[in-house]
Amino acid sequence: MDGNARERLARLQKTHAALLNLPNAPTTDTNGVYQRYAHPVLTAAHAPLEWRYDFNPKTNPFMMERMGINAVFNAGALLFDGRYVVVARVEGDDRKSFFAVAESPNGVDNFRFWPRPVVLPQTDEPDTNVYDMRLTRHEDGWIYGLFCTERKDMNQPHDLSAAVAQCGIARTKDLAAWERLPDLTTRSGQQRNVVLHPEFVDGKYALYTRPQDGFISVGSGGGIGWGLCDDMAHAVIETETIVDNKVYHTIKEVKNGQGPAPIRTDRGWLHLAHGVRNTAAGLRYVLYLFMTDLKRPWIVTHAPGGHLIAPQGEERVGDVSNVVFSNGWIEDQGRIFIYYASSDTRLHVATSTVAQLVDYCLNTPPDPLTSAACVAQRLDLIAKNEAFMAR
Ligand code: M1P
Repeated sequence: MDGNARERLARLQKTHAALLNLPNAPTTDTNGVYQRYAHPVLTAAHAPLEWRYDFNPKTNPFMMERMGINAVFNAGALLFDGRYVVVARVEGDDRKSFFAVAESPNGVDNFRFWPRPVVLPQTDEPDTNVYDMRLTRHEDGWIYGLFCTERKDMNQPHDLSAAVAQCGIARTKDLAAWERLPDLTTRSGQQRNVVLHPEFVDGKYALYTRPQDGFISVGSGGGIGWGLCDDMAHAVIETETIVDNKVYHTIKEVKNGQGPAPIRTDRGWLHLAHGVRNTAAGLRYVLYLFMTDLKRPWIVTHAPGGHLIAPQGEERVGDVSNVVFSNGWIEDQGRIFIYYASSDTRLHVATSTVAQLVDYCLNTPPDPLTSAACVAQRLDLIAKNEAFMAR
């Protein structure tokens, strides 16, 4: 059996290396706004074999996978020492998520996990589950990772799915050693999708929040909120105001949430967010863009109607189907790499440029909220095209 185990390990290593070295290529189609790629950039199969297998044939004679990885998805992202780095949500077969750093030389393929997952220090109240880290390189010199920490709701001891989501905070200089700070305090019952703005505003740290009453349902809360705090080492937001609300019969009717930290452009802050609506088949998550004022990032200046990215083809299917979600993007000399996950299962990249995404925001009409008004918008476009072609 010893020989068989060694042979099987050799085969596993070969297959794994082939996957990691697989070149990625743009798909043939593009809508001119962004470019999808043929392959996901990270999947469960990209996780190092050392994390999953006991390599010793004496203790693992069948070379079985001992600790499987179920999914690799929602990743924070950062350009770090010239490399494209993501901090992915890695979920074991045991349903617990943890963070792991992976890097690529070009942002679209050859992603490799660092040898060990992130060791996240605990607060006095240990996390049951952590996920969806947003990375912000703040002008104070730290790289902050804000993430969701989930714990059992002790007020409902008999409901085993009753949980509380809050914003956990950690910071680092090198993505290897992390300092854990106390969780964010707000006046809302629960929080998810909290993101740190990269610059001070009025001398304070500024955060995008997502107040919610329940764990899944935002209830009477919701919308992308905005709040200021004096100190990230004891982050307290006294007042939250809603920047971008949920709206009836739109892509964000049920809830929405800020994606990664916004990107500064000449025309304002560029924001990526997710919007959720309900369907007979369950919740549908799509990504959308909007822009806010450079000096007052809590004021929306441009809100193109509809989604930027919706799940397509195989992206539609996974552990939580019909979902695209993004908490990481990288801007590198005008190019933008959007890291988006599909159906809580795998991570993809789509590329664009600041110029394209700003043009999209400035020139895509807002959602006019009724069918008749949508027809009027299209008639206007058709009339302009007819006039242009008749010249
Ligand atoms: O399952 C879809 C997403 O659901 C949550 O996002 P939100 O709080 O906006 O509903 C998160 O758990 C996210 O990780 C997940 O991808």
